Formats: sequence, structure tokens, C-alpha cells
Amino acid sequence: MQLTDDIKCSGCGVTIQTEYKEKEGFIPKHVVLKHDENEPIYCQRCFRIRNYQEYASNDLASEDYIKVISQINTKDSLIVLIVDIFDFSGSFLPNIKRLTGQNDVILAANKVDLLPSSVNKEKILSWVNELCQDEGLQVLDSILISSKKNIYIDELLELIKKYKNNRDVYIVGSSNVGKSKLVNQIIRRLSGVEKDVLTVSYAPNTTLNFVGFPLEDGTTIYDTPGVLNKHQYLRYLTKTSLKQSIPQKEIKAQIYQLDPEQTLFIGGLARFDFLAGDKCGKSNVVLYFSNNLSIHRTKLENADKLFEEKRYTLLTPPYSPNEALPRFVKTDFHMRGTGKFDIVISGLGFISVRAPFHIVVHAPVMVGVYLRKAII
Ligand SMILES: Nc1nc2c(ncn2[C@@H]2O[C@H](COP(=O)(O)OP(=O)(O)OP(=O)(O)O)[C@@H](O)[C@H]2O)c(=O)[nH]1
Ligand SMILES: [Mg+2]
Repeated sequence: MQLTDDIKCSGCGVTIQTEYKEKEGFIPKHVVLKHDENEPIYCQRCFRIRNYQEYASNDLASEDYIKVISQINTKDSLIVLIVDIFDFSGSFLPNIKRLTGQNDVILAANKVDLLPSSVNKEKILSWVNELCQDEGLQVLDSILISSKKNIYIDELLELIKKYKNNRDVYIVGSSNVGKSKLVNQIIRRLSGVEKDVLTVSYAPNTTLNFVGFPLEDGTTIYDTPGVLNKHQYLRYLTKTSLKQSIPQKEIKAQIYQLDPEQTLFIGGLARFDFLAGDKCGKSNVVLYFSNNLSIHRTKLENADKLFEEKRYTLLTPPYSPNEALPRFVKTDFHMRGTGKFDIVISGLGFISVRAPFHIVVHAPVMVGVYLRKAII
């Protein structure tokens, strides 16, 4: 392969360079020169993620992200906006209208394999549509998919075909929602290449630039970079904790019957205090978190002491003070009346509980903690 300025990494889109080992896009010169032009070429970072599952997070500042991604609004194209169904609000790109301009948008809510299989998918989809409306985003169509488990990918491709009108397609969304995994599934269908071409990783900011692939009709489909929003828990977790905290498989709902004045710890990452209060008796709560996170129940009066003494040992992750989380703050939810609600910690999971209740959530400042009507 000739060494030119415009060789791009096939895995993340970064420009290849052979000078600076510590900088993005590095490949030793002799490797580039020996490389077969018809084969994908991977920068050192992608090579390590792909072959050694190395954790290589890259902090893409949100201004840089906006600069890159807003190139799309000048192009007449079809946007496929990807959100993570497990963290819809957290992974919904703020300013999406500004980024996509007047372009048509299809919404694909990914990672549907994480939801318990008993969940009513129609209900989830109508909830997704409501949220889009709340966000002021008009979409042509919406669909639930799983890029990892290959669920409804053909149906999404049908939608893309239906709406693309000979335009290029951009797969857009926050970091870690599964854009590259989706594009790999699409490439697999088009080219028959089994191996993932694009680099996929649980670490944030894996894709660094646009990476385009030709479609059958002569247009191009682009994978794009993502950013983590400030209110997503993932942004504050380091390698050790991240793998355990992000759900990897179908979530097993965990049911607890709690007396007033009891506390539940979600590892050392968050805490729910169930307070007594007018008419708040026993609470039946259902927890939806990564199956790898351990839950500890204690009396509210012992909770502060337990957290102080057992954080990093019993209450994990995080595993050491080196994995510094922002300080914890409390959010108070006092619901009277009736109805079933979810209290969500953005990116980590949620509990489902019936009103009336009085619950105080402790979670790192910045991380989004909010109440919604129950989705399950
Ligand atoms: N459970 C589940 N995990 C998924 C799915 N799709 C992707 N993932 C996982 O989510 C993580 C992120 O996937 P990527 O495809 O790298 O996400 P991305 O949106 O391209 O991320 P950036 O390149 O950082 O913007 C990886 O650990 C994937 O294995 C899915 O459908 N279900
Ligand atoms: Mg990616």
C-alpha cells in the first residue's frame, strides 16, 4: 500500500499516520507499506481492541463531536437515529434537530435483547414514539432492534430502502448505542463478510470519524462517531466497573418486598432509601439492572455507616477510590395517589414501584435520575 495522507482506519475512520506512536491513527510504516490495498486496515488502537479486547476509551469533546456530525445537516440524506432502549433519555442526542437539519429521520431503538422477554414490545414502541414527540422530533418511522442478536435488522433495512430515495444514509447516535455493531450487520448482509469490519467496543468513543460503505444502489451508508451525554452513568465509570455495570444479557427482573425505612444499594453505584410516609407501607419493587451487579438491602439507619465502611469491598463496583465517582447527591421522589412508575438512573437501570411511595435516590451529581410512567 502506498503511504498517502488520506488512508483511513477501516475500524474507526481515523486518518492513519506513521509518525507518532501515542497519537490517534498510528500504524508502523512497514506495516502500511506491506498492507494489501484490498483488505481493511486497522490503526494500532483498533488492532488492540479487536484482538486483545483492550479498553481504549477516547474522550471526544462534545464541541468536536458537533463539528464532525453537523456536516450531515448540509447533505440531503436519510438519518437513522439510534438510541439505547435501556437508557432512552440518556442516549437521546440533545440538539438532534440542529445536527440533522431538514433531513428525514428513522428512529431505531437498539439493544431490545436486554429487556426481559416477557415485555410487551408494542407497548415499548409506543412509549418510544411518545418520547420522540416529547423531544420535538418528527420521525418517519420507528423500530425496536438488536444489533447484537440480529433482531429486526432486515426490517430496519426494509425501512431504509423505503425512505432513502436514492440518498446516502447516516447512522447517528450517542456513544455506545451500537451504531457500529448495526453497520457491521448491514455490511454482513451486503458483502457476506462474516467478521465485524468496524470496531465495536464497550468503551465509549470507539468510532472517531465517518466510515462509509457502498450500498447496492450506488449510494453510501455511513457509520458515525458518538458522544456520551453528561448525565449518563457510563461517562463516570472506568474499565473495571464498566463491564459489570452495563447489562450484557437479558435483564432478570429482581423483586423485593421492602418495609419502610429500608435501603437498597446497587453495588456501590447508587442507593434507594424507602422512607415511611403518609400511607407508604410495604413497597413491592422490581429492579432492572445488570445481572452482574449485586444488590444489598439494609436498614436505613445503618445505610450511611455501611456505605462508608464497605464501599469498595462489599458494595462494589467501584472497587477502589481510584475509580473516583463524582460526589453523591440525593433526589427525592414523593408520589401520592396511584399508578406504577419507574425511577431511572441514566445508563445504569431502573426500579419499578407503585404509588404511593417516598423514595430518596443517592447517585453521583451529574448523573440523570428521573421518574417516568412504568414501561414494563
Ligand atoms: N446487548 C446488546 N449490546 C449491544 C447491541 N449493540 C451493540 N451492543 C454493545 O454495545 C457496545 C457498543 O457498541 P458499538 O457498536 O461500539 O457502539 P457505537 O454506537 O458504535 O459507539 P461509538 O463508536 O463509541 O459511538 C458494545 O459492547 C456492543 O457489543 C445490542 O443490540 N444489544
Ligand atoms: Mg462506533
